[in-house]
Amino acid sequence: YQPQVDAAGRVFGTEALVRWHHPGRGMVPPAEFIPAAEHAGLILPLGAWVLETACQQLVTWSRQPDLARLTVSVKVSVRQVRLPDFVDLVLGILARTGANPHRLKLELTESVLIDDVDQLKIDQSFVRDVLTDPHDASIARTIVALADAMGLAVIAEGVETEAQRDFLHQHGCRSYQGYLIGRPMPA
Ligand code: G
Ligand code: MN
Repeated sequence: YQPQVDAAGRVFGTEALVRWHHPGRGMVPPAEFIPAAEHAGLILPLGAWVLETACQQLVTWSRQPDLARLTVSVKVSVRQVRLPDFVDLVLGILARTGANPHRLKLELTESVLIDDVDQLKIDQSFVRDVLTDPHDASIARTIVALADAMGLAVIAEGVETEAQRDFLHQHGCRSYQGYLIGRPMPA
């Protein structure tokens, strides 16, 4: 779980980031095993497991006063969200775990849908060079403007330096996630 903070540095939420602890190969990063899982037809059960595990974690946090309001954000694959029973899957997991749906965020790529989304996220591929690549800076500013225009919240991920955070802050983004704030870590 990687912490997400507001402009004052207070942690308000997390993104669930999955790791595969392989007995022989050690820690396998998602960039390797997600494509493999997609290839092997395992992305749907894997996605359901990640969602359920994150919801269980929400319930665990909800019992600790200091952590009860934490949110968890889960990336959902295009394949998953296109399932005819995707809504039933999510509702079933919420019912089984008893997680508070207000604390759960589903991350979808912009290709899936732009309606009915509460928060836009600036992908780390744009944040990485936001200070040196004028195109990436324009994209980041445009996402903030889009969020403003649509009445949506906005968060940047992949924030690694104070300078990146300051730039984002200056352009109206007030929520951040990235190595500057914290690495993914056990719950
Ligand atoms: O883009 P996506 O959210 O799918 O990428 C997730 C991966 O990015 C995770 O494996 C996580 O460890 C990594 N990550 C999280 N924060 C940062 C960061 O600030 N910098 C870099 N380079 N990678 C990050
Ligand atoms: Mn992410």
